[in-house]
This record gives sequence, structure tokens and C-alpha cells, in this order.
Amino acid sequence: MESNCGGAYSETERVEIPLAQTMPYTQNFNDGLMYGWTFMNDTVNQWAVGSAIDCGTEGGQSLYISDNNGMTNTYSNYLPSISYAMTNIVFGNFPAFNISFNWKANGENNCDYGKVYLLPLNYDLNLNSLPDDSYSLTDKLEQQTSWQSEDITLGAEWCRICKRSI
Ligand SMILES: [Ca+2]
Repeated sequence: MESNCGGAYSETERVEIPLAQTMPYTQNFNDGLMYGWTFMNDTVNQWAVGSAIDCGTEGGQSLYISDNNGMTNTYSNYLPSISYAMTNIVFGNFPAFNISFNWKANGENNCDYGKVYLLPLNYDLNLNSLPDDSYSLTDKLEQQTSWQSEDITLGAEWCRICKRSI
């Protein structure tokens, strides 16, 4: 590494390059594999990949919240809980980006919902509070019992950066 232009080289540093998805990237979870997705789960309501529900072909699989290790797409509203499903995305050299996904959520109004964020890789996630809302790409995803299609366009300012999608 070199400090500023033409300056002296600094000491060698070790940098961890995280496992990341490159664009274009699609994921239907149909074969049940994780593909670089990781979870940071509450003790009761947890993200799972399984066949309890799917918006696509019969027998497909999807990513959903479950309170029984993925057997059913059900949750407990006895105690407040936050769980994260995340993957790292490398934004390539393109003039614009599109993020689209299908979702439904039939939780308690204004209390139980999903939300999509794009966060810096080093963002300090915790299970007690949601990330800062300035990083969210969506409003609360809630109160829909039929499949919804979300379609988000991001501009060229996202070019060549790596973000964590949650
Ligand atoms: Ca699927």
C-alpha cells in the first residue's frame, strides 16, 4: 500500500476479503443450499431455508422465519425478537442496479414484519435493535397474505462497492 500519491509505501497489511456474491446474482433457494447466506438468529424465531413454503414451482424451497427449525413458516409473538439473514454483494461497474424479490408476511400489524437493508460490511449488527433506518431499502414488509413483488433500482453511486444485504 502507498500513502497518498507518490508517497512512501506502508507496511504490508493483511486484509480479509469476505465471501461475496457478484452481479448479476439470482437465488431461489430451491435446492436448500445456503450459497454464502448466513444467519444471525434470535433463539425462537429464526431464519431457515426449507420447503415449508415457496412462491415458485411446486416442491421449491425458500427463505423464511420459523419457530421450529424450518418445519413450518410460523413464528411466536410471545417475546420481541430480531433475526437477520444476510449475504455480501459486490456491486460491479454498471450504471444502475436492480434488486427484486418476492415476499409475503402475515404478522401482527406494525409489530411483526420484514425489512431489507444494505449495510457496510463492518456494520455492528445486534439482536436487540434494528439497523439504522438510513440503510433500509424498504418500508415494513407486512400484512400481505399473497406473494408480493418488490423492485428497487439503485443508481451508479453503488458502482464497485461491496455491501451486506439483509
Ligand atoms: Ca424458491
